[in-house]
Amino acid sequence: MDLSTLPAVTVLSDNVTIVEHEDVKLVRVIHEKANAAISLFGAHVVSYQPKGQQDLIWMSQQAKFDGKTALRGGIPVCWPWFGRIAAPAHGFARNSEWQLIEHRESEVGVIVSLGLSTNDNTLAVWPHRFDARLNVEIGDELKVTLEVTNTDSQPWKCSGALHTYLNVGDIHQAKTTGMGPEYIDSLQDGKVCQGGDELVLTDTIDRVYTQPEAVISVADAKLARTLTVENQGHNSAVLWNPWAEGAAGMGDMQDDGYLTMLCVESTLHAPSIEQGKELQPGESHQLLTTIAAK
Ligand code: TA6
Repeated sequence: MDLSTLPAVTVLSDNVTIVEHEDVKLVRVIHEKANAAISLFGAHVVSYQPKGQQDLIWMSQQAKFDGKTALRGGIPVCWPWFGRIAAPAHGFARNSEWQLIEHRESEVGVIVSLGLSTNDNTLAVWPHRFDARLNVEIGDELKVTLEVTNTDSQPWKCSGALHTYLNVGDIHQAKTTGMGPEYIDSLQDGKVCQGGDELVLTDTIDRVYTQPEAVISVADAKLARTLTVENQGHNSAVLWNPWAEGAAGMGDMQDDGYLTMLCVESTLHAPSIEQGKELQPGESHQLLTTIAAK
């Protein structure tokens, strides 16, 4: 996504400005290591482009920047739940307005921190007190950390994901390794299946891999690069592509969008709210993903 031509609404430093795209404000980072953009709506990374590379992150050409609809593409922050186990789907974090807390920069890159905490809107859908922080480290790699803290007097449970849409040259020529031997197939009513090591997609896929390897790789023959994804604080990794029919059915994805994207997600999966990860009052959990091109 090219935001370089948008005028700055606020200049925070030589490297960091706030720009506006339709109804959404974005933190734009232009640094000698990499350019990036993060929407305040959803704390949503929409672009990460190390110097000399095409964007590692896919954004839909039809994403709705109306400040209400979750952005299609980028890295949606799915929290305090993953999937459709409650409404709204994938939790409220990706539909909430986050605050810019701080930005720091050095010769190795820029760190942008955004925050979201309990407010009337969150209490209306989830009756718990929390503090969430998204740290985005932009340099030779992109490291995204979601830290959530229970600020309530009672324990609560959550699940979630950093739902990364990777940008690939041609999905037919993208080979994924490291997803691990077992998956829950969302397209077969949650059936547990055994996986193969190397995946080249030929159809829609929506799987929760329960034992992913430390490094997941997507070898992209068309763009002549390999993307690596390293996750922490997760219990699984989701692989998703809606394929042609799915893309055609989505109002915010161009029909051929599925050809150039692949979601590889750092996931804290739970089949229900009750089966989520429990955090005691004062306790925090970090969910991370680190993405790089080699
Ligand atoms: O992570 C995969 C998934 O849960 C799929 O089931 C698919 O629906 C996708 O996320 C997108 O969800 P969304 O709510 O953004 O349309």
